[in-house]
Amino acid sequence: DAVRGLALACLLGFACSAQATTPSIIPLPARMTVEQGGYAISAAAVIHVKPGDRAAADAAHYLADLLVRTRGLSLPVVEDASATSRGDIVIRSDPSASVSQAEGYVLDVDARGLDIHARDAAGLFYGAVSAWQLLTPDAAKGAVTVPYVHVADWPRFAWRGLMLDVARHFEPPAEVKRMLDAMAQHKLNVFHWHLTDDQGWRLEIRRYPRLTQVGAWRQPPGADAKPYGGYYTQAEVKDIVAYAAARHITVVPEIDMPGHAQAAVAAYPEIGVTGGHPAVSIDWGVNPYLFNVDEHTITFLHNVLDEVMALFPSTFIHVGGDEAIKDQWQASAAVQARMHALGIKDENMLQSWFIERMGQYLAQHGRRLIGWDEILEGGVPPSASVMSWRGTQGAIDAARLGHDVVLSPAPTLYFDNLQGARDDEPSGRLSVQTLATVYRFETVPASLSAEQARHVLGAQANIWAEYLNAPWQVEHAAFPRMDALAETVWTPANERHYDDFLARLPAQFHRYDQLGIAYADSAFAVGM
Ligand code: TNX
Repeated sequence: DAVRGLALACLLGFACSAQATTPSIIPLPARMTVEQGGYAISAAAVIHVKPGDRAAADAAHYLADLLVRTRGLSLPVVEDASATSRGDIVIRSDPSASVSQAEGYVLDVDARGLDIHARDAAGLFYGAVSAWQLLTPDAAKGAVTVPYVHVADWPRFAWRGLMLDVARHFEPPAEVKRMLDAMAQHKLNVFHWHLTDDQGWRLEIRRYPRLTQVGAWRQPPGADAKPYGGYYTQAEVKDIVAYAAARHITVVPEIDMPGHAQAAVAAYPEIGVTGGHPAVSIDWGVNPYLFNVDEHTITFLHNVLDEVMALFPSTFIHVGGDEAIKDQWQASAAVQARMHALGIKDENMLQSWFIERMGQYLAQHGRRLIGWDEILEGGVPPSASVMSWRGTQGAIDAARLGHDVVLSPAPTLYFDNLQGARDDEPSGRLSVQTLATVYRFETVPASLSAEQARHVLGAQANIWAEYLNAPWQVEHAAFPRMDALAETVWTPANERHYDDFLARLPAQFHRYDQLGIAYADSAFAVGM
């Protein structure tokens, strides 16, 4: 509680020069021991990398850039052959690093300086991020003394994700990049991009231009109202995917089907079920428009997936599957005849058949399908992995059947839910999901055996955007809960302590201030 008191004092703006005992690395490393003493990094310090060690140079430049932006320190990256001898900061690839886990690294600080080494490029990158946090313990600028510390670190889960809904409200490319940069600083590595929904289709598909010409724009009511919308050109997508890759983030695109299809049907009514010509939806909630199940529509969607696969190197491609109420399939004589011909008994099984047609297509191209847990309802499509949002049951069921799963249960990991109960909290979903709630989320459901738990790839938070109509609101929703999420998916479960986490947060807030991240302090108003 002394630690919590310190954190509170800092949060409330009192002087808090006393250092918390644990250096402020978030997420907390798997192993960290602090020793007496510290190494002074002056404004003239240097980051050393070996010539030809490309991964080390990339990590070094990311570190240097962060230090300029947050500490006003401008450290040159120097290639020198003797970079294995110490001095200031050394970053180096080392195939025999003592941490052998993927994405892991070792960071030692002693009288010789900071030494970061790792077996893979992601590990070097994450070592650099941790070094940045050690070098920014407070709001001061310039020279800084780093405590002697030995860090051996690796992630608990391979899927450490964030989903952003850009269909309900559009986020320009620059804002998407800001979010990717922040994700990298939290060692999150999967950006799930919800690109299509009833209210907007946001991805340029060259073969079907009306998807964005028509589907990216909705017409709000009112005589003077301008169409609302926006979309990403393929050039913009490539740029964003590269920006993410440079930060060791995989972009998993989502093309939502068979439901949440109204914007697509507005653009191409023939891929709908009724033949009707709806407008792009202006209402939130569950809309009835479904994709058809005839071969024309299946081929259309395969063609869309061709362009999606060309743009996104991700192994996993998300095909949605959520909230597809089956009324239109039920009411259509053609769909019923198709079901009969295929020997399919009900509409849930038809959905599984539909999803499996996509899963097989993706598999033929070396990719894997993932979808929301409703895809289990008609029998789990053999090729599918499952993202569980209606609680955790979908993940439990799928893991027991041997399918890989990702946890993102509502409301706990729904960052569009309010994070505080204060009067000035901006709009969001009504139940409050505090920082503490997110922090205490346990990714592996207790009812899974160790064998079944191996199918748990990780977890992600979802930012749905019905109520988040400006980038600052998305930021407000994301921070600081992203810190809690990061620790939930990275740090070993038995090392996670909320009070210790709170003590490391004030330094993080200084970093946010320097980076211009508009975090919510209302997260502390309840739930402590
Ligand atoms: C359900 S969660 C949805 C989204 C909404 C969200 C919040 C999920 C897979 N589908 O379409 O945005 O609730 O309202």
